[in-house]
Amino acid sequence: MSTQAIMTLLDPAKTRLIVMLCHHNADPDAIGAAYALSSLLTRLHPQTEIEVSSAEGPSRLSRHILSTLPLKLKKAPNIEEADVIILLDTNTIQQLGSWAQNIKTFKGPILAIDHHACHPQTQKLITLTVGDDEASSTCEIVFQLFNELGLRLTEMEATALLLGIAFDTCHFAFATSTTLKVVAEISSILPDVRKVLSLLSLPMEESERMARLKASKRVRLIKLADWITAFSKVSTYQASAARALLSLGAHMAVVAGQRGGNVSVSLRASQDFYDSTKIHLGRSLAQPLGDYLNGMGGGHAVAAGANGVGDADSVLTYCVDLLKKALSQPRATKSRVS
Ligand SMILES: [Mn+2]
Repeated sequence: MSTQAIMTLLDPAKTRLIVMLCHHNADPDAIGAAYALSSLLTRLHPQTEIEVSSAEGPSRLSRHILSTLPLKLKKAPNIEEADVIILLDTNTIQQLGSWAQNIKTFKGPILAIDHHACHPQTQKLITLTVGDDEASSTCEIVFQLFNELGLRLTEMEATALLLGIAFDTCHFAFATSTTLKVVAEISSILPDVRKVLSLLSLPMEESERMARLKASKRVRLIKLADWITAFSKVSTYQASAARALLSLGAHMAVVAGQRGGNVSVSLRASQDFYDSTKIHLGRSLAQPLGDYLNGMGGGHAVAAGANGVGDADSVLTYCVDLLKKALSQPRATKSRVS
């Protein structure tokens, strides 16, 4: 890692203010990395002022974690006044919302620390990239920085880094042996690892529990080829309800909700549904559903959504038709590998 280059860039003689920016809806990896790095820099350069901000605010889970971490996010960072900007867990400036424009016109050096490959357009604006495609998380990269500087983690820094790694690896399900070694080192500093990890489970609100249960009570199951698909309606928490239907056993779930004339639809699929059918929920279903509702639709392969104007029952019927059509395409009928 280019630790020397980072330290030269952040030379306290020339750096009065550092502004650290996390992507919108900042997750525990972004927040954990921001806290640990700001704490590291404060230990080394106590005279440098540091502001940490998350575009459009952090996620609900991150807000929960921030009740434990001694980090205060700044709503309106002084981007123009900064001597150096650090982008954390953010591989394209589009993830910074309205601040993207300020980054484009920023004259000083920009440091990017991330485990995702940087978008080429954003790369042009970056002075120094500290990346590692093999790292599980931005927190793992920040841990390496502590290691190379020979700094022992404080309990709070260890808490922040462990939460970020646990979150980005889905509770270590995607961790490599390198990551697990890092986790073992971090854990050795913490008196109660289980207590720290429990910060990642948010208690579910009663309204969300009810929405999930109502969606499963109203579910309509349709077997299409080898796939069990589930369609349901609930007025709030459609995404959570669709996830719940998957965890109950559906391969693919669509939940629509109506409020007045407005309809929201959430779609979720299991990874094996996508791997076998190659039906991309965002492109093949959510986009046409958005058009059907005179609104917007899109998303990822296994998680997508659409919004617009219409009626929940008719949008579900239309979605069944779209899905049947998509499954009858040649590559979608390929038999499932079990
Ligand atoms: Mn991350």
